[in-house]
Amino acid sequence: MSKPVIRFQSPAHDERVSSRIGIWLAVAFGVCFVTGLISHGIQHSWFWWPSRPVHLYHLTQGLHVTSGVAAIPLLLAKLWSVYPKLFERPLVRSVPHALERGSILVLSGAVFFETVTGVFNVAQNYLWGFYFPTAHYAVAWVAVGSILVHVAVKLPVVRRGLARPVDGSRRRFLRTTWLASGVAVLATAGGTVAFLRPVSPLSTRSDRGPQGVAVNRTARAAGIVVPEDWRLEVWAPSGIRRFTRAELAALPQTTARLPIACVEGWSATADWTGVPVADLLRLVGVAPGAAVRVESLEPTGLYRASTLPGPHTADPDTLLALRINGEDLAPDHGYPCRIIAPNRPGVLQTKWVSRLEVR
Ligand SMILES: Nc1nc2c(c(=O)[nH]1)N[C@H]1C(S)=C(S)[C@@H](COP(=O)(O)O)O[C@H]1N2
Ligand SMILES: [Mo]
Repeated sequence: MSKPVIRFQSPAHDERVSSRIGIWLAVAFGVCFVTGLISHGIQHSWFWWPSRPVHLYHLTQGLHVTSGVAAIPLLLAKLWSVYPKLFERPLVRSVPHALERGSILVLSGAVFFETVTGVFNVAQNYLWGFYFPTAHYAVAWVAVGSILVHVAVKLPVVRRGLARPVDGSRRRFLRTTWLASGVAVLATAGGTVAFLRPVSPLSTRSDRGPQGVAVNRTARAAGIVVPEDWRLEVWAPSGIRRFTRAELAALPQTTARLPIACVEGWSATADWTGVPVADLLRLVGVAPGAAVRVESLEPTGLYRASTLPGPHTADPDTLLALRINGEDLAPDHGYPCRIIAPNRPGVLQTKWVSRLEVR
């Protein structure tokens, strides 16, 4: 009985093509993994993170989302290039061969999961609640591990593929792939770089919202009720001090131009005005540089509180902000007051603050 012969005719099914795309995929995944680790680490206080440069986190998180999106066309082109291997027979040649095949299965699944959950998170606010960060973080390790195995196994093929030049139709396939990836980058980069916004259809959220700044969680969604007798409480070893909003507004004010850089990739820079946290600490006899727990009026919710580490409480531009772009904060931006600190993930810029506790 004669076996049916499957022919794969595209010149893109070639190690010269797949190894070149593979290099760029490795770069995109590498950037995405490292910047993701940075973001996760800051949110879990794993390491010392400075308050300057002001836009550093804005940049690393922008790179995280942009490199993840850039990988999608590369991934599709890579799959197209190598998929005929799925039809190679025998399915399993040896134990190492079986392990290698298995690692590709794990790799594909993990990378698919990361890109899909990442893109959904950029597009749809908190679709997964707490589950998203945990799962996205855990699967990232699976992806990186299987990529390392894959690269190690394929190194001889990659070297051979790169050593051989690409001709006409293969070069066109590669150029189309780079172009598609470039378009994906442009479509997303406006979330990080404001002047690219007009050509960035995926970054429309950045300036849509009250006072020209996007809102992830509105005051209504967070169930915020500001009591008539609201006071900011500052808890220090010396005791508790309370300030009305008028008293806060009567203290010396600082204005700082700082970004909100959301983990989801959108960002918006504004002029914030308020009282430096360092000044409030001095008023209760605490030296700036102490860690401060920030509590909000939000009754429940994953982002209702945060902790400002030492480098941030010492920074004169870390504000208990009362105003944005010259206006009182809208309820959705955290009225009566919010934290805005340089070089921090947006998720830690706590709104509707009720209490600062010196640790
Ligand atoms: N209390 C509280 N503060 C919060 C949040 C929240 O859900 N509750 N969301 C955070 C997130 S994820 C971001 S990106 C910023 C957004 O601030 P904005 O809505 O003023 O743009 O607020 C942060 N502060
Ligand atoms: Mo956010």
